[in-house]
Amino acid sequence: MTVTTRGTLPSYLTEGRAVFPEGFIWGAATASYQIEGAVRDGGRGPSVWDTFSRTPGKVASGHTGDVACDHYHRYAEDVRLMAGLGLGAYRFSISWPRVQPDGSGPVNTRGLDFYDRLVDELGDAGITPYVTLYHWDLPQTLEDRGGWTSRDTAYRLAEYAEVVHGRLGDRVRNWTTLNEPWVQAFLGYGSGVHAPGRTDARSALLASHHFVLAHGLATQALRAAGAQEIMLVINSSPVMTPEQVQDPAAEVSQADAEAVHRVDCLLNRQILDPVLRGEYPAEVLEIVERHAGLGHIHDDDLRAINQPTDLIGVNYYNPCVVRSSPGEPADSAWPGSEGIAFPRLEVPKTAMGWPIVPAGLSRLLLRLSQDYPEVGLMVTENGAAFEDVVTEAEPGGRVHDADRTAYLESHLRAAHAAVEGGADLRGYLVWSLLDNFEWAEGYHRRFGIVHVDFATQRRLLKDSAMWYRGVIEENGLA
Ligand code: GCO
Repeated sequence: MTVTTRGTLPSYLTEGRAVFPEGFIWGAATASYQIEGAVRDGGRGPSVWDTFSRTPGKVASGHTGDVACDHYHRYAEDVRLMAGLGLGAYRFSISWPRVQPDGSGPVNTRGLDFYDRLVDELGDAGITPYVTLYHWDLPQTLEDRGGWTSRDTAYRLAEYAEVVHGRLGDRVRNWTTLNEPWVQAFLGYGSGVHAPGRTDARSALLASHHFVLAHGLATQALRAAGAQEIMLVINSSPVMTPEQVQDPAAEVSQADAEAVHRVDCLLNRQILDPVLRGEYPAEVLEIVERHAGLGHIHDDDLRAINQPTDLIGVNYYNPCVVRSSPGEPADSAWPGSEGIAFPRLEVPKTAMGWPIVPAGLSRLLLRLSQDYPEVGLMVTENGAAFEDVVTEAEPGGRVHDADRTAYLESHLRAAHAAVEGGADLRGYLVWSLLDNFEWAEGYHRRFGIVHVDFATQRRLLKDSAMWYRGVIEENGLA
């Protein structure tokens, strides 16, 4: 079924030229556990996602990443696909348990060999690698020692960063320390929807601090090793009331304004302020102290965390919608959100049930560039799952994913509007290159611009991929 989103959008999100500044980076993103498969090959150790996906009831239909897109064996074919689309950049993540099966100590050179071959293949194709060191697949051994609730894990990430840089640093310029620390901390340790599946507010808050500490320590290690560009990728969303989604200038009651402010502190500033300003908002400290005490925040931590960071990578899918709701208990993913509801919006949604609000991306990029002017921005993920249908009757098969193309087009226009408004946006990476293992949803949700038949591993460009090739050629919507 095609969801028509266009009728509900203002015209600047649906029509007119939107050409980006010269040198704008166009690419696509993936993550190791979601595409590689080969979980027992080449000396790889188990990760928390192997354990979690094997635990009954955690992932839809009991799906696992055991085979996924078999990218570990098919990477050369996948790089050829990227080259065919004209991608200038490819963001992928390194599987920590391939490189250090136990998360520390001995290095598995066969694991590094895989990424070495991938980076060379990209180089030959003229595609710039954007390496994410950590996209959620923590070595299980480290989880057994406390995972991200343990301060030691932050030091282990820095050590691992240095190992990977030692092998790839001659060819890789851009290094992302972490992908979406908020999601890992609060869905992994708070609501338990993601691995390792713990459900405890205190653990989630400890994890959140240890993530930003890990970013700071890994940044120091990477800089010392000569890394040129450091990025932190976050799941940043503008926090808004339902009325503000309809009309950005809508009046907001004092109670709703307080709800917006508190959730913005939890989602965005809990991560960005320590990293970019060297401090936590007072509202965050008050919530942390109430649930976890402050003993885990050591005296010099904020100095260690506040390292020069070149780019913030923004993964944007939808806004975070809140309103004041006296008496509401805190959501398990949001310790400190007592008295706040997260209402569903009456707007078109993707197959994930996520509301489609492209204007939220403009608002977010402009806000980040105003509040944190010293850092460059990159959209490191944006995309949508829809119910794709392969039309085999057409030669070679086709996927007419008009709703995905409409989603991407409206968000590109929103990104362009932010550039026009002064946001320092350097590039845009589609999530995702390939249909893949969508975490707790398994293979039921398809985000790719390339369709993957998981039974045969056939790759098929969807219409959105061909549309994106044209966008890249024109440097936007011409
Ligand atoms: C993310 C994740 C991706 C998801 C995507 C869709 O960073 O949230 O990087 O792995 O697949 O966001 O949920």
